[in-house]
Amino acid sequence: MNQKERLVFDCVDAFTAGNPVRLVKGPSPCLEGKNMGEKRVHFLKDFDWIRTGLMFEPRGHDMMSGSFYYDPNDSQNDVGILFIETSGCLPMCGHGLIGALTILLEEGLVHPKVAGILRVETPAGLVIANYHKEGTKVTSVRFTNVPGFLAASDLVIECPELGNLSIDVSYGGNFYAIIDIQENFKGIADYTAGQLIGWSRTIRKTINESYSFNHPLDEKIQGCSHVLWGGLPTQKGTTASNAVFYGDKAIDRSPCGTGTSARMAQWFAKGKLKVGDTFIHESIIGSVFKGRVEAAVQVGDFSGMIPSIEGDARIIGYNQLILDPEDPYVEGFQVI
Ligand code: PYC
Repeated sequence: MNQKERLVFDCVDAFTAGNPVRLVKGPSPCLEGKNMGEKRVHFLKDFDWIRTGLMFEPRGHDMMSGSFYYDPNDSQNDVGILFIETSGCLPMCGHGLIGALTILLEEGLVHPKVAGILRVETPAGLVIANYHKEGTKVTSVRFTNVPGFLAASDLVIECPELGNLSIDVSYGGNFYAIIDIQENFKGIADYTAGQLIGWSRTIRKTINESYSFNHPLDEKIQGCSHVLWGGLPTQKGTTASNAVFYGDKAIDRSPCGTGTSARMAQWFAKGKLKVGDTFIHESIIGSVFKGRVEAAVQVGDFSGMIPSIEGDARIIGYNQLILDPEDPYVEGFQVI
């Protein structure tokens, strides 16, 4: 970091379906690039210490997730979002988007060109969000995500304690290793979060060492960053449950927007979902996102689909966070 003076960041804290969202109102680093993908690369090069300072302990925690917002690059759009997470700067984050848009709308920080719709530039591409408002509160946000596709199927990876697992890798804004219920894995209800975290770290490392995952249309998006463990539905009307591992120690408390998109793309590729079908996904704490298959689409050589995801978020606090170069933990830390 080459910062000499202390910075005070004005933040709004919220959660989406249980998972944290911290929107930074400012100061926002000045980023170069003609789209949010290029701005993300610039942020990672010069300003990543801001991400770690605001997301890691002592100001954040293992699950912390947030964003900066920017004027759109294309004046047709409403806003640009840069996701900052314990896991890095994700190309796309579903729970983060629902939370950030809820905050921007409720706090009057963005003024939609068309009421009820926000056109959002993300590092993964353009995402269109439809929202409902009752009085001052945003009651739901449904975003139509970037296209998803099944990148690989039936990869066999050895997992400590469980043995060999058959794993699919699917894209829904990030690449997900998906472990469905199978002989050596009984479903998330049978294991602790700690067990899933430990196994996920090994699986992610092994799968990235053994295979490569590259977005066919964007060379900046590569590598399997997340692990999604499947489970049976536990509530009336839901399709499935899941637990997503991200960063080094986190299990998503929300059903995971990009994870749900990736899982829908996997089911779509296997003929288990078709255009128009819904997919109601439960999280490890029982919160729910409502997914829908909007359209079939080609993504490079992959037959993919366009998912949409609906959820809601709640503001829980206003926060001023200091990053002082004299603070020994200005860049934050993680205990792994
Ligand atoms: O909702 O897309 C998501 C997400 C990614 C990591 C944590 N949540």
